[in-house]
Amino acid sequence: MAQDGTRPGPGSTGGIDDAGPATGTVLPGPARPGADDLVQLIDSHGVRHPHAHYDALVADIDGPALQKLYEDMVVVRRIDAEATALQRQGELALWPPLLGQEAAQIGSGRALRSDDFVFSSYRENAVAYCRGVDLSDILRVWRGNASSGWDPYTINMATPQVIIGAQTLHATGYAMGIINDGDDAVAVAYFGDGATSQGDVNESMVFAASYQAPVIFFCQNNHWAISEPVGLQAHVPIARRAPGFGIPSVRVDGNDVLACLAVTREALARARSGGGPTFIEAVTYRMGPHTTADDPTRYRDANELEDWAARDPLARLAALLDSLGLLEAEYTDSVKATADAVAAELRQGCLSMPEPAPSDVFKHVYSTPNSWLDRQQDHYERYLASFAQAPQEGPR
Ligand SMILES: Cc1ncc(C[n+]2csc(CCOP(=O)(O)OP(=O)(O)O)c2C)c(N)n1
Ligand SMILES: [Mg+2]
Repeated sequence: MAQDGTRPGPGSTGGIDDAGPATGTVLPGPARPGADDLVQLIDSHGVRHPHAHYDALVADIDGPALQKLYEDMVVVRRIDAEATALQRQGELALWPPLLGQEAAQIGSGRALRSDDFVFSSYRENAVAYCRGVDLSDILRVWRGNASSGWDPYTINMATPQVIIGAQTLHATGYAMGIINDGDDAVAVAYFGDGATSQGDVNESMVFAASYQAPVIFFCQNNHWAISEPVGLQAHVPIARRAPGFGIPSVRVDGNDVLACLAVTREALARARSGGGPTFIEAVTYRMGPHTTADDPTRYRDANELEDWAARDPLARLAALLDSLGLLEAEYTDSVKATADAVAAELRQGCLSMPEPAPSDVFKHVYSTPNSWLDRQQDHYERYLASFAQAPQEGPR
């Protein structure tokens, strides 16, 4: 398989189908080395493989449930395509596509309870979809309409974090709060392969392990941090780092929605029962650009994309459904209709979004009144008002 771009490290983390048997291992802390294998339940051809440990965790996922996961993935891919089109049409300033990462996000997102709390980066729009986000709210920031998209407590998901890795600190702090509350909810931090080089992520893991906080570190290794290949910063699989912090980890095929669901459920159960944090490395691939402002043809080989397209998360689930007789035209037509309706709602929500007032920039900075900010707002409003009062220039 293709290496991680132009500068592969000796321990490339690529390779799903060539990574040996599907026997991914959750490590019980640093005592046992190696978490290299990938948990895989559905291979890239859509063949369902039995798994001695993980089958039990998805025993309830029957045909209709598999169909629902497929529908979710089709819908979020459609949301992604529609948002990309909106950006190209000048309706959004920027968009960070998730193309290729649908299984990692839907598999994990659908494992969560509504009282769990997600702390994500900017690319987890499919997770936001699982949380029930209002579709326009996904676009608000990218349209330059608001400083953040939604009230986090309405869907128990913080607004997307652009400071790479910072949300892992928030998730860990929130999880420590869960312990104080005596609750059994779980905080889930989503971040990328590149983020694992940030101090914040490493500091989070120290605290999470020290406090045995109920937090999941869900790393989507999509092989690229903008133009930097993962092999540059990770000479061993990323999941291997976590046991060094005393955190069990697992590498999962991030293009296998069922496997992602299984490992996330296991991590959630561990956290709820007082077993502390888990690190999940979902090995996937960013098939699109980093954002719509990026041109990946400048730094990555077309063959690599082709290799990963052959592992497409939707195609493999479609193949599995087909083999089970669950991909009849009536079903696929209804999935397409749902995706079309969601895309239409997204577009309508984007185009009808009211323009913000200039002074809205002061909203939501602090949760309580702040005299310093109030003074700035007052100055700014008087400054804006001065334009209305300025004498009109007449004809010369
Ligand atoms: C602290 C910080 N440093 C640098 C950046 C610039 N930056 C934005 S995205 C990105 C790459 C992140 O890659 P990864 O963590 O793999 O996430 P992905 O974009 O692949 O989902 C960088 C370096 C930033 N936003 N924040
Ligand atoms: Mg990445």
